[in-house]
Amino acid sequence: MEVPTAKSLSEIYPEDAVESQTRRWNSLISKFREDYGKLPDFISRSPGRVNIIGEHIDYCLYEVLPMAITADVLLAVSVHPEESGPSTVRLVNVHPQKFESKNFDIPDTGDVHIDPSTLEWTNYFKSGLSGATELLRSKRKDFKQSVGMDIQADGTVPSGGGLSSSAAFVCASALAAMKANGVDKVDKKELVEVAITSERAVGVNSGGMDQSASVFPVQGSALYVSFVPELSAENIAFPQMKSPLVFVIAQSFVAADKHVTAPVCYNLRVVEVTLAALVLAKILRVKSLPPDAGPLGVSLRGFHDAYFQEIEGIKNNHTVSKAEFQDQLQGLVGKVDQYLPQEEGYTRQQLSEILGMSVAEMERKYMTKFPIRAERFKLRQRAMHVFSEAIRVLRFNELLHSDPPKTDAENTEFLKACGSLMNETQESCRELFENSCPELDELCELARSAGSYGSRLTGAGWGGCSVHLVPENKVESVRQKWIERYYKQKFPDITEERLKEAIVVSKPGSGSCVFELG
Ligand code: NG1
Ligand code: MG
Repeated sequence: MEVPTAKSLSEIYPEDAVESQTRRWNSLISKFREDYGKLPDFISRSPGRVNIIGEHIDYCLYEVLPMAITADVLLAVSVHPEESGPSTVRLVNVHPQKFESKNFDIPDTGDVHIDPSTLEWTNYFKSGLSGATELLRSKRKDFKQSVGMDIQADGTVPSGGGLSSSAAFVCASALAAMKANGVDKVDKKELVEVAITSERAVGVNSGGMDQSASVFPVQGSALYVSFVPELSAENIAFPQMKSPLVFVIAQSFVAADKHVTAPVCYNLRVVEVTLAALVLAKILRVKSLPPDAGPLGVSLRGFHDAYFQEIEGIKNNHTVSKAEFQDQLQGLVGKVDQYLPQEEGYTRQQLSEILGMSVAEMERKYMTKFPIRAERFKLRQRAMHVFSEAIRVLRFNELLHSDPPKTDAENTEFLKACGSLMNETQESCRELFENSCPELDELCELARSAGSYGSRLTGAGWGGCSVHLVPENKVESVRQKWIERYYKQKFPDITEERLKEAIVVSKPGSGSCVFELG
């Protein structure tokens, strides 16, 4: 499947957004003309996402279920003619106070230098460009160096807000670089794979959910993303029913800066689940844990498949039915309970004894690429979360595939069933994975008390965003409750404009595309 070329904005946005988006796109193009004195050749676009269910399990290689949102990153691009010597990239943002303009050269070697310790917005462009360069080199023997470009960027995905502005930016950048270098048909899967690895170059050991959710979706659908046996995605149309699925997104306005908190939050969780896979494999006598696409080379999913292969002789575990797979996961929850008893977590010394590996080697293999800080590793709680969350994704997926409810009562039942899975996720994130925070918990409580069927954090957590399944006729009361009891309490001077950004009713949007001009 290729990234589509759009010809009109109604192919990209839901009907009610086309008018305001037309104004925004026109203003981007006129700013481009003001800054560069010419028109762009094309615009590359990639959206943010909200994760409906399946949190912190993408890097364990379990399926997840996000959807694209309307908010996105646009890069208007004009391509420089090919010349010898270094080529130059000029980057300007429509919000120049917030995002300072930058130029950089692509040297003759074609390799762009990225310094992940500087929190530069342009790093995300560079990372997409590097990924695209690698991909082009693998395709064209003579390809060395990208052409230069003039770029004007406009992003509406709030940064640090849990809606994956980073992945949207990296995907839009990689796509722009492919297109600028003459690739008219960009393969969606290749683009996602490139974006996943290039985003890791910016310092976070992430999974592949966000990039998938930015590239693959078609409008009106949730996306069921699988990582095993290889990356693939299924668009699942939202069921047509009288009272439809409406997801409301609410910002906590607690900034979750992954680059600062990663050693004690995100990257630490990646290490914990990897250690859980190794320890479970050791204790349950799995002889071979094959290397896989997990960020540290082995994953809980890898352990899972290896266990059922060795113990039960199931060869290709990804081919078993979803029901059987759920039973397996349930069994693994039991194993965690039995074999990982330590509530207080495991010390490095204890882990080294279990794994038969020196502390130094363990640190070198799993704690150096992305440094972390921790005395104890809570393998029990983290693994419990992962296996039970993987079950919830399967159940949610089952609901989306079931016959759409016919009567009002069935409709309510359906929404309640979806919502309660989301509520269970929130509880698991709060208690077991410890990636919630008091503000997110509060937003969820308030929403439920005003009629939300299901409320939870979305994205990495520790701040950022929350998502709520709210019946259409309750959206207003949920909104009012948040405004009075959360936003006005915490931010007494909050403006109407800021409140508009804080609470967004989101329709499932479409993925990346290129728009050709001229
Ligand atoms: P955020 O921080 O919300 O963009 C992160 C990861 C995802 C996934 C979620 C948790 C990146 C780019 N994304 O999302 O891969 O692991 O957390 O489910 O780091
Ligand atoms: Mg991100």
